Amino acid sequence: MLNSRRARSGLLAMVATGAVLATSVALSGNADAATTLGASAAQSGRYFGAAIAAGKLGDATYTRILNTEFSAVTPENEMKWDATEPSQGRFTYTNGDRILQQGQSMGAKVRGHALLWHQQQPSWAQSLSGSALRSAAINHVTQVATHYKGKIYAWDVVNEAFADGGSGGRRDSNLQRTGNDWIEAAFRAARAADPAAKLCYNDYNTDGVNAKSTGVYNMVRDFKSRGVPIDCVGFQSHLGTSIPGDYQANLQRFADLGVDVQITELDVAQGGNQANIYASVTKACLAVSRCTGITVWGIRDSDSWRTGENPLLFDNSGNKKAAYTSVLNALNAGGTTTPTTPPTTPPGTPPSSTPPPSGAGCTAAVSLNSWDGGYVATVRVTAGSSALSGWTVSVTLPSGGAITGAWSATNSGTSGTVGFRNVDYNGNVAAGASTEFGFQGTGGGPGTATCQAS
Ligand code: G2I
Repeated sequence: MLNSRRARSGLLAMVATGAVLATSVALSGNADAATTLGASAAQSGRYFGAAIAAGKLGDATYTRILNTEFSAVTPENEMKWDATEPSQGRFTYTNGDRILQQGQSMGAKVRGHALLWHQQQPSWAQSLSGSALRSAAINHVTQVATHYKGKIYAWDVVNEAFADGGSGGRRDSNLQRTGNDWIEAAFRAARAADPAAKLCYNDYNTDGVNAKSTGVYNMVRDFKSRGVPIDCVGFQSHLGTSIPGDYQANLQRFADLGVDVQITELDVAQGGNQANIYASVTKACLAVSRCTGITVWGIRDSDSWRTGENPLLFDNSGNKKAAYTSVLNALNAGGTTTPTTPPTTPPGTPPSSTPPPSGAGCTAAVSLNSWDGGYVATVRVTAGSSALSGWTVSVTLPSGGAITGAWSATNSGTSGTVGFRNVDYNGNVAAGASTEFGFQGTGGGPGTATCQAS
């Protein structure tokens, strides 16, 4: 269970393994460099936000930093279920509205957090189950999203619904026990209530490619294929003393599904690598065109939920830390520009072969998103004139290249010629229909792929 801060921090430290991606780059003599986080992020069309607390808005140091540095705000607790509906059907928006007004007064984006979550439920909801809980939850989504209609940039519609560990499945909760479709029901209700807000799924320990993030990935892909309204995925990024080596690749594979990605609750344990890890996260977001912004989970170390870990960009007195400078420098070094309207087709190189095949069997088309030293590949498998009951795709990597992870397929080998076999849920493909899997790797990616029915 993750109810205690200590348990959570220990888990984060265990899960956050891998290499630091890059070190910070010092800028010198750049007369055009912007001097605040918000302005620097705006140069590439992104926001830089902070989670804020209504109870701290009377603190002069706090609000000075907030007003100067940030271009987005997230209520740390004020829009959660226990805060907005303390007894069933009685809604209280006083503190949530204070956060909204603070954001509006700054001309900032406001991220809504969070409509449904297994934690911070009011006690009356904790004691409900079944259809009574389902209707109460959907009513909650509808009421709160309606109250804030037109004012929220993005809502965390559902928070932390996936289990930790290797299952890749949902977390048990009272909401989950109302039926597996509770998440899509929440997204549909949120869209109906506030069509202008981007609707996000938000979670932690999904910051690299792992079983949990792949579970979320498969849900998002399923939602996109069935028209369930989802626009973005939030990666909380509560990091320990390292960052997953495939952090950027993980953001990219979600972006390739046609959703925005956002870093939603960034904080990093203070240690030798803090400034470098902050820079790596910033650079990863800047390298992914659909990464629209970064939010840190608090302003000063003393404002953090991670007591004693000093995980933020400003010290207890409000002074800028080395981590602040490394983020600012990374933002000023630039990145790809975020599109203001989502592209109609996912970014990437065009498929290397054109399905469907004329006869039986199958074809595989590779789409690569590459950067210096690595790539994410999406492979579309298309059945020919006969249905498939299983398939194998083979690619040949350039020398020195290696596969570091795959999703929706199982690979044999990691270098040279690598085979990918379907997993149990995507082996059956109707005649002329398609399915997708993906992988990421270091070095150069494959140009073509061949498919065999099995
Ligand atoms: O746990 C860290 C974050 C993980 N992702 C979702 C976020 O919503 C979550 O934020 C934290 C807040 O930073 C804490 O401030 O969520 C905690 C609740 O799970 C918040 O802590 C709560 C305390 O548990 C309550 O005792 C306290 O009344 O903050 C409340 C308001 O200060």
